Amino acid sequence: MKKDKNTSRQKISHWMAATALSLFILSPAHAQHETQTINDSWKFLKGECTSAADSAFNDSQWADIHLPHTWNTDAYTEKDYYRGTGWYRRRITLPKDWEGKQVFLKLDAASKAATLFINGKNIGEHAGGYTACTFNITPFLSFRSPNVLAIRVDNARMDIPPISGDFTFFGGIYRDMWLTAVPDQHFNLTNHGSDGIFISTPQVSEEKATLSIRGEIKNDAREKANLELIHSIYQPDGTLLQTLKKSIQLKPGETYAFQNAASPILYPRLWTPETPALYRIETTLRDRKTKVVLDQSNHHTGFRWFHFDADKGFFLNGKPYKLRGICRHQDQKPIGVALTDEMHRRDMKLMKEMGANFIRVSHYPQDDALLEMCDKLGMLAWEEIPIIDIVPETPGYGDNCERNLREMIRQHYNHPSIIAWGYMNEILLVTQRKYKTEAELKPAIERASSLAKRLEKVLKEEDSTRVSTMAFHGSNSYNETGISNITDIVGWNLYQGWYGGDVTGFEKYLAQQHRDYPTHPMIVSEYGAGSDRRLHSLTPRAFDFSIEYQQKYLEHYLPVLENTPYVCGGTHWNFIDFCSALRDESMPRINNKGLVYADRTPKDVYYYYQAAWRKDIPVLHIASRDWTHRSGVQQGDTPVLLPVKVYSNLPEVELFIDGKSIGKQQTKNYTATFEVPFSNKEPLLLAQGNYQGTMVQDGLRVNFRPVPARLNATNLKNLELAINVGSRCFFTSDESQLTWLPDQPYTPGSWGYIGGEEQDTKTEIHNTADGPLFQTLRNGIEGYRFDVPKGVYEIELLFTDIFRQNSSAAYLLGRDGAQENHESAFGISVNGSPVEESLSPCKESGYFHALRKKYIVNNEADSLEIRFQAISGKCFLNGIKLRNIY
Ligand code: GCB
Ligand code: CA
Repeated sequence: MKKDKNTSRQKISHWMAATALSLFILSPAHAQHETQTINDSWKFLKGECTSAADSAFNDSQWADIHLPHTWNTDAYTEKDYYRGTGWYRRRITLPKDWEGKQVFLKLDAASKAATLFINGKNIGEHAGGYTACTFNITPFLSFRSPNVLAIRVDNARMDIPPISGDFTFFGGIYRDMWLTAVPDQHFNLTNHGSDGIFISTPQVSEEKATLSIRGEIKNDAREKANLELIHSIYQPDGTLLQTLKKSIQLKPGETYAFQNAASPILYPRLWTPETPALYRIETTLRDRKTKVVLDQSNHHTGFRWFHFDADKGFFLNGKPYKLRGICRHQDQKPIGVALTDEMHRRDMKLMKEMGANFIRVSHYPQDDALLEMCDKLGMLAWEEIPIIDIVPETPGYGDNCERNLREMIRQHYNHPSIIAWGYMNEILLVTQRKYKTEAELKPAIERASSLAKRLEKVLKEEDSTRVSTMAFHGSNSYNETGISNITDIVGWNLYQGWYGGDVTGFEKYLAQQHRDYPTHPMIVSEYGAGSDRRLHSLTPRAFDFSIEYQQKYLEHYLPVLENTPYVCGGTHWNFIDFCSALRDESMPRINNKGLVYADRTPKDVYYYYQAAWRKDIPVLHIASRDWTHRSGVQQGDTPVLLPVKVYSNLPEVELFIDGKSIGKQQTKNYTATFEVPFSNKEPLLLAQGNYQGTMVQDGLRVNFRPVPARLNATNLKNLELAINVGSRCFFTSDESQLTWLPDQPYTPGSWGYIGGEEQDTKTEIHNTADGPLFQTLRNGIEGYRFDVPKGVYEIELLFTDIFRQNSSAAYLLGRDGAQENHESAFGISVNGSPVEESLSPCKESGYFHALRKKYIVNNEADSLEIRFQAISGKCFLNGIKLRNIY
């Protein structure tokens, strides 16, 4: 069972029960709340199989699986990942002593919808892939023979959110499944997937806090019950603070609602991200006469208060407090969303270590393990339901949204970490793209707006102690339509300098919003830029996916967030490189805006945040773990100057290469960048600085492969001269570790392109793992020339025809890949001898498919010149590689 979850109940061990028995000499009904997972021994079938609901159905041919499970690991390779039905079956033999008890089945998450059958009978359905549901299955159970549980799961439903969005809607039962047995008198365990106990802290100050506990008790017996309800409040150090006791009499079948207030707690220890002091509330239901425990629940609570101010930002416990946050998706390549609890906890620890104090649990409710860690580690949280891009007309959609919202709030209500509930993300984005005319657009906006108003009402009804929020894309339409007035605070997802414009557009946008809508407290609910470890640039540009551009972008955004008082904070998009099956770009199926890779290895830029946010530890990090394979063009024997960046919170940093100092630098914006002379094959970089009187160091060995600017018989010997034509990025292949250099124009005595212009695509390239190399090209290229001595050479040319109209996915804010259709064909010659009469890369390998051609040529001159002659369309070249054979 899951231990230590603050929503889980205590299992009373056997000896405890035995002691109780001997002490009180009870009735034979065993008095305890027992709960355990049923994650093992499942049978699974991907596909529809209606007869699988029957208990007699033979599932021996099905796959053996255990939970958590998803059927969508295909989403890492297929854009069109499986959306449909999957069936799960399992036999359950119940312990003898559960007979006469109430038995509950809880599904922590099945995406998107689950229909459950026990022994052939339909026991109910749950619509919503990110919240839990609980069923009382007692009437359907047998204690004489194994019970057959069959669950039909469906991730194709379009009446359940999400129906649109930049992430994969993984299908399956991907969180835990539980069985719980309680006596006839118990708390309301079927309250929207929660355990039916709700704790709030209506008033908190430094001097005094109040605490209220609310819930329901059920008597499922045919006799009346005399009970005792006891609340024990424990201090953060574990000592008992106070006990509340109530006597209750319940009629047969009665449900009783209680709301009890603790006596005020004086000088409470306040909960903050820095001091996450948790009080424990143990709520116990006992038989009044025998004192036997019937049901018990344990929750943590924390005392804190907060408010959002449109001018001054966020306040925690009365003090200004910047929300330093990240957004987090829940998958991990290659396993999808079927993560263990410890994987969720690892993510929380990584975020905390980075110095974050806030998380946007996006775009949907996540595992209880995550929220438990928010409470314990100290991370404020915004959690939301996945209503994204557009509100459809589909019948039932609004009802499902409303139920999912209630479920999220009730299931995670008790977490002191939660300060905001959200229910919509960029709801006008696809709406505006889909409906072009005013006549079509109006009702669609009206739908979004009225659903928002409905949900806002539900949210406040469920929980008036948190703020409501929505996240908008960077368009003023949310203000113009009045949608921005619905919630307490607004979130802006801003990508200036990524999907379009310049990074300075970011602060301009914020300033304008603040000026025009001065009463809206705001959070930057998203900002981010993609990055790919294989791509590096000395002149980074938006959308080149270089590590350097992501760094540059974030180094601009973070100081704005930190230094703009009216911005309550920001949540970086996204903590991880996550799965978005529809996405192409440099890493198809992956949105690579993460601060950590899919396997959670931190990117260098993680340490930029750590340097900015952690004051309590020294941070000194040579930001070159992402760029260990370096290359550069070398003039003669002079070392190649390449930048090496250090992220640090120390005032001053010194950098050494192979023991030689490059100098000292004051850090600015937590960075110091050194121009380092590289000549050795495996230089050792060392950074050094002083933190409060102690010397701190970071060392890193990198690889360096110089490429001579001028080629001669000697330096050509073992050289594989590879050039990423049409690009300003170095590209290092994951498969060969070979680095392809940024392109350069031909100059006499050296090598480079002649004519043409850079062009690129974000569309996935098939037939290769080196996509980015083929996504960039020189269009209209006339030639490529190497000034090299006589000899036999291998020339390899890389092509991919990217000139086909392709519709860009709607989520690519503002970018569209509209290009003209034309079929290019060209002739190629080397030193005047034709090697291709008419090469048409799109005919040879298909549009967006990689094509590589090698030619062995005998160079009898002192240069090699490749010439391209257009036959139709334009000539282009995506990459070139030269090797001297002899
Ligand atoms: C957004 C969306 C988010 C996307 C992100 C992106 O605005 O809210 O779901 O993943 O942009 O990376 O484009
Ligand atoms: Ca290229």
